[in-house]
Amino acid sequence: MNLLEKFKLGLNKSSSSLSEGINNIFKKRKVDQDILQEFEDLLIGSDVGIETAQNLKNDFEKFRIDKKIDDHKEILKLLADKLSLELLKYEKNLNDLGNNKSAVIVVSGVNGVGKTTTIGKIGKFFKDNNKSVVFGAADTFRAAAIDQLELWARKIKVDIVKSETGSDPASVAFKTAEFTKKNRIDIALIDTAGRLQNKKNLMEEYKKIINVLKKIDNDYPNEIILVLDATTGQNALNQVEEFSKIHDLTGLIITKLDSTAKGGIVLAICKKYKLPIIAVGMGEKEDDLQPFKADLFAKTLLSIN
Ligand SMILES: Nc1nc2c(ncn2[C@@H]2O[C@H](COP(=O)(O)OP(=O)(O)O)[C@@H](O)[C@H]2O)c(=O)[nH]1
Ligand SMILES: [Mg+2]
Repeated sequence: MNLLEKFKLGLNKSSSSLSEGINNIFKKRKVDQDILQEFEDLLIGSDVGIETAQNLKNDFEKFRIDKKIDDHKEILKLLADKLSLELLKYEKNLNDLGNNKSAVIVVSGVNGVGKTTTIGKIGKFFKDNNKSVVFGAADTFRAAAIDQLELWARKIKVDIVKSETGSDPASVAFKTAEFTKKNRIDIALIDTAGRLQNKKNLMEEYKKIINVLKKIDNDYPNEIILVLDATTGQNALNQVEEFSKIHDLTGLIITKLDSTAKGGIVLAICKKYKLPIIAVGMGEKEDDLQPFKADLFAKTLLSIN
């Protein structure tokens, strides 16, 4: 199975109830206002956002009435084309993360969204592409967090820079960047804690990490990625808001699209924050990270084969 097939399979799982829903509504009878309302409700339920859901419904009507297209499948296809065009500018190639020499990437996000797992997967991706990788265990808050990253490092055979539990995350970030420069490592991925219990502390912690990295190279960090869990729905939007206040984000990774029918959140996030999507998480395993493909995403969301 190639990457695109895997993407589609994962996303199909994610949007299966949405596509099923779409198929079911249009199977019922000839399209009327009630059916279109059901279509809109279904889209709202998938977290695309109310405005987008309304736009899609209105576009559906335009194609049906103005262009006199009868076949709902044909209309859905036109909607998917339009959506895909809108989303195209948010595609970001995972490969580009390693474009800078000795790139340092900070991976941020609240607890449990999948930061550590995603770092493991990105590491695997670059390792497979013959790049050297180092992990920085700057989530020093819990011992288990360091162990988890170490397990990934061992699994995919990459270096890890770590310190004791409770030590200063910024100092681990600093050491990771130092190690990266000194050993001419291609790409460093720094794991962070992302506790939201104390917002002020969290912000200070991230700011400190970023400041110490700049002491090693003013271009550091080359990327600050925010990881979002698609299953949290609208809450993901608040997280983008909060983390953007700390530092300009360079891209997003959206995880757990394999276990939610709310894949529409991707659309809501793109439209509102205009941030590129670097990849999407489609499972817990090392190869379950897929590039974000606008056309496939739009088609799958609207149940086009
Ligand atoms: N189904 C699914 N689970 C995921 C995905 N990414 C991460 N997880 C799981 O989510 C949980 C939290 O992940 P973790 O990487 O520890 O999150 P962190 O606290 O942000 O570092 C773990 O059980 C992961 O296996 C994904 O794309 N799909
Ligand atoms: Mg973690």
